[in-house]
Amino acid sequence: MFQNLLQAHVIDPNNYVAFTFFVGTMAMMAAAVFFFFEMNNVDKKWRTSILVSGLITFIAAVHYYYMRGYNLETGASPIFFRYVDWILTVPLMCVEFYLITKKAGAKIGLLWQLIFASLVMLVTGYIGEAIYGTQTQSWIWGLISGIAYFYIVYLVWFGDVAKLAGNAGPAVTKAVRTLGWFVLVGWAIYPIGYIAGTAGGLFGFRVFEGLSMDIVYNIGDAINKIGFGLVIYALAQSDKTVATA
Ligand SMILES: *C/C=C(C)/C=C/C=C(C)/C=C/C1=C(C)CCCC1(C)C
Repeated sequence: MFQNLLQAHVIDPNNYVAFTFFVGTMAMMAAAVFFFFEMNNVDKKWRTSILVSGLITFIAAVHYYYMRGYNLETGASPIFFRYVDWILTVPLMCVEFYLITKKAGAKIGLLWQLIFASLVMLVTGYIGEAIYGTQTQSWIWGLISGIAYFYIVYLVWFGDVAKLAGNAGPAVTKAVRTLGWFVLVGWAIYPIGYIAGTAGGLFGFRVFEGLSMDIVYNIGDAINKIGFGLVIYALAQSDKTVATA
């Protein structure tokens, strides 16, 4: 019995799911430390944005640590804690868009629109995975989630986020464009995981049969959470007011 308990904590070299949870934990931890320390190396006006990048990766690090253990011990997908993580971190990414565009006059209503759309996207995704994951109907929930997702893409590319960024100077315009690519391409990784992991897949078809949902999500998280933070860090570095000593 104890032998089994011990073995549960050993990552088999062929267990890529557990391995990506392990690497994910480490990467999120390292990124959080980086952002927290670099807060003092940027202009005051960017400090809160860098702090939020640190919080996003820190929250993810804690969840990844837990999900790694959960997956090793049960062999199952940690659906619930995956969504707890997303429900905390995705709205914080919406806060990042708001903080960046606030300098160009963004109103709090824009933040609520982004947060509301992200909650619809995640709650319907959770229902699709946790309740209908083994049934064909999961595509309906994935579709509703996808509509909310495209609304976020719209806001960032053509809506208020894009318009305000255009008024906030070239550095902000460039950063919002790059973050827009993360939302359009980087976030599109997640529906692939959903299609791979639920029986309904893509309108009832399982086009990514055999692909591990958790590996897809873990890759997506590493790109999006760390990459997103680095874009904001680069913006803060490029937008330093020269100190007059
Ligand atoms: C750090 C975590 C992030 C950026 C998570 C983002 C998650 C999504 C963009 C999820 C989207 C989904 C769809 C668009 C349809 C299928 C269900 C979801 C929830 C996987």
